[in-house]
Formats: sequence, C-alpha cells, structure tokens
Amino acid sequence: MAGPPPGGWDVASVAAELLACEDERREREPFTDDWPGLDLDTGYEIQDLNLQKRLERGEKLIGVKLGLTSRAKQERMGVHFPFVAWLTDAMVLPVGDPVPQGKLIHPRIEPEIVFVMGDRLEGPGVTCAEAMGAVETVWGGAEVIDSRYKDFRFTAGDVSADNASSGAFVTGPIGLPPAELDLALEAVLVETNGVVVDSATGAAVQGHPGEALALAANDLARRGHAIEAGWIVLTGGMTDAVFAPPGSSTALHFTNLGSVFLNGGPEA
Ligand code: OOG
Ligand code: MG
Repeated sequence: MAGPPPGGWDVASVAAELLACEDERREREPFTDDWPGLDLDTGYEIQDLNLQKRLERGEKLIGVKLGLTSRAKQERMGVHFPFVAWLTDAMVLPVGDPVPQGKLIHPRIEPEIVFVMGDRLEGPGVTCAEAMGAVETVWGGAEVIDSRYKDFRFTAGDVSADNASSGAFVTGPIGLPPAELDLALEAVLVETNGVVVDSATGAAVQGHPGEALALAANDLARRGHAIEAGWIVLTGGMTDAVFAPPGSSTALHFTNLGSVFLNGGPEA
C-alpha cells in the first residue's frame, strides 16, 4: 500500500493520501484503525489543508456543507454529532447531468435543504432566527456523497478529514425566500428506480434547517471563519442516503421546492 507505514500518519500525510484517493478513485480503510488519536479537530486541520490545496489547483470556495445533522444519517453512519466541511465549484453538478461515476468511487444520494446566503453570518452565538435572517433563498437539493473509506466505514475524525464525504451536488428548480416556507414542515419523498423508499421533513435536520445553519456559523467561528454572503450551504441529508450506481434513477420530490432528478449514468 502506498503512503507512510501504519501508525506513521500525520496531518500532512493523511491530507495527501485523501486527495490522492479522491483523484485516483481509490478507497481505503479508515486512518483511525492505525491512528486512534485522529479526532474531529485533527480532521478539521486535514480538511483545511486540503481546502488550501484545492484552492491552489484553481478551485473556488463557494460555501459549506453540514454532515450528520439528522438522526437518520447519524444512526446509519454511527457518528452522533454534526460537523462542517467545504464546498468548491468543482463539486457543482450541472442540472440534468448524470451522477459523475467517472469521478466517484461509490456514490450515494441524499436530499438536502440548501440555502443561498444574502448576508454574512458570523458566530459565535448565532441563533436559528438570526441565521434565517441572513438567508436569501431556500432550495431543494441532492448531494451526491462519496466516501474515500471502504463501505463508508469511518469515525468522526476520519470523515471530517475526508471533507465529509464530499462529491457533487445539484440544486432543484425553485428558490424561495425563507419567509414563504415553513421549513420544518417542508417534506421530501426519495424515489429510487420508481419506488418511494424514504421520506422526511425539514424538522429531521436539527429540528429546523436554520438550526443547522446556525450550528455551521458557530462551529466555523471556532475555526476562525464566517459564512460569507453569496455562499451556498448544504444543511445535511434529511434521510439516509440511497445508492446511485450506473443505470439507477433517483428523484427527490419536495413539497414546495420542486423535484430533483438524477440519472445514474452509464458505467464509468
Ligand atoms: C458523511 C457525509 C454526511 C450529510 O449530509 O449528512 C453528509 C457520510 O454520510 O458519508 O453529507
Ligand atoms: Mg450531505
């Protein structure tokens, strides 16, 4: 296996290995098998180092994503608290494009409430109401997650280091000002290959997706960042994610925010 010997990992070598896995579509075992001390904050250091590398290679920082904000996600992944990761323009999937199988290892799709920020939001101490006051528009979205870890097996440290399994995302057809929606009651139906397999409302996400946004602002403040005007914020999967292999079709139907369709595309 490439990379330093087991137990010889540090922030720089884990960061380099994770970006290499991403670029080469190579999965691996979680680092915490060898380095149990890789905790959430160390994961954030690794994530930040790789953001720097993404920017150096020409990607643009366009926002943040939250991970594990719903009970459905926390229970499935076995990590019981939410965290934040970075979004760059390389992760934007154009509407109508298939799941980018050629770039991903084992993509899964999850429905998310997505915010476009009108104002800057800086923690600590941000409340849900303040957070919602800084939102310009609300969208339905599909995140295509892709862990660099085999079978999506990871701890909080592994997954924060891996930029929260970032892959790609696409937003739906309708953007509304937040005052026009009761987001806790905004529902989504998850349809795979023509069968509705799951459903949830916005309340699944920390009680209200605005709470997830506040959490992101407050967590980023700890790391010396704010959420900037114009940024996109993915507030976290409302349901468990569904597999999206070649040949599959996934549709996410939101009550007021329209439907998002994603074709699994041809074999990579
Ligand atoms: C971690 C990524 C979580 C979400 O919305 O909860 C995430 C994973 O499930 O692999 O993007
Ligand atoms: Mg997600």
